[in-house]
Amino acid sequence: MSVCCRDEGIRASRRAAGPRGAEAPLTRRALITGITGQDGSYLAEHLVSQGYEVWGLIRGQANPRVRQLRQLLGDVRLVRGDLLDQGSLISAVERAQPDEVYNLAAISYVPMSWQQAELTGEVTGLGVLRVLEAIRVCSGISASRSPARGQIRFYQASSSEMFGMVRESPQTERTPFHPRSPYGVAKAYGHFLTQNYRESYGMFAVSGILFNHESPRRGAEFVTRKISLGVAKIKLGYERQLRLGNLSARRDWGFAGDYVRAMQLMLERDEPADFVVGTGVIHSVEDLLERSFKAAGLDWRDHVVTDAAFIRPAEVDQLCADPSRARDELGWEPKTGFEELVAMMVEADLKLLSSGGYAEDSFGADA
Ligand code: NAP
Ligand code: G4F
Repeated sequence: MSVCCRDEGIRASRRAAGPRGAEAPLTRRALITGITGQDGSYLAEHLVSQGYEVWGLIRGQANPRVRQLRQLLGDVRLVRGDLLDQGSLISAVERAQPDEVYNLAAISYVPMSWQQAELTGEVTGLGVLRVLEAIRVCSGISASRSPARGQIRFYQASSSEMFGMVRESPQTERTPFHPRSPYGVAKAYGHFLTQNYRESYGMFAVSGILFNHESPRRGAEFVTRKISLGVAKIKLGYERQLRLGNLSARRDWGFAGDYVRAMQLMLERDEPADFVVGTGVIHSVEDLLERSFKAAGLDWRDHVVTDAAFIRPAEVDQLCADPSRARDELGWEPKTGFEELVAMMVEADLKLLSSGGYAEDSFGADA
């Protein structure tokens, strides 16, 4: 393709003076796909606090989350685009002229990936290809033309779901993948493709293999938030029961606000590399229930009902990170422990519901 959307003159001079160059730094510019999601909102806040100019990719003609995003972060610039639409991604990169692209957009809810497997493959898998292609085309990179100094750096949101039926525990950057859902398979595709663009074209393209991370902004469909909302509804007398699936599944749960720091650190490095990001501490859904109900002075055994409707066709029984490489090479460590995270989420949902907020508000009481 001969499209070259980059204004090489402006970019080259901005780059030369950028934070990785020798002269005084100008503002670094980041484009975030998935900015209306949990991680997108925390990453945007973090990058703004680091002095970045942040651009966010927004899909749909009247995305209801945009208003909330604007309330949370007034100075983020928005550009329209969709991971299903190659042309829109090229236009977005051309318009934002980013130094860094964070690809967080995905269909991220695992059960939905069985219901809409093809769409999940398109968005969560092929969407990565389209973002990488937008960067490659806009940068004028080809098999015979390597990236120039100051190239666009790319972060891919890979997932511990790729480990699936784990071959060893804890999981490291070298643990083989055995995904258990169409979502996990799509993420593995995006992960290998990111590696491949690094190896084929010399692009600074990396993946963070992130373990489950949660917050008061977590979607209401995920188990941590479903439980914190359930606790709040029961405590406030709106409901009596909470229906859940597999209570023995175990996860390495951390705080999303901590994990977005690792994303940015990965793009700061001299050499591109992939990193596992997690706490190294594992809890069962039952532990999560115990702790969440206790935070509101309740006993989960009085309220939780197991429901086969929430059992998955194939389960990931346990996930536990070995984050040694992130600690040693990025200097990254989580600051928020499991108990603090659970208390934060229950407290936020009690506040949200008692002040008349909607449970499905994307950014919860945190915003
Ligand atoms: P999330 O809250 O579900 O956010 C997903 C984002 O993707 C939303 O902003 C959504 O935008 C956007 N999106 C969906 N389809 C799109 C499309 N066709 N084009 C453009 N944007 C689209 O997810 P999250 O928890 O923040 O996770 C961020 C990323 O990390 C995801 O890729 C997820 O798979 C991955 N990940 C998450 C975790 C975790 O524990 N949170 C762990 C490992 C990896 P709309 O507002 O338009 O729907
Ligand atoms: O909260 P979950 O839906 O998260 P899951 O499937 O681990 O996926 C999340 O983390 C991944 C990283 O490992 C991300 F890549 C992915 O995008 C997403 O953010 O479920 C956690 C566990 C599962 O074992 C599930 O079977 O909780 C179990 N569970 C039990 N009852 C339930 C329920 N999960 C949900 N969502 N709803 C239930 O009623």
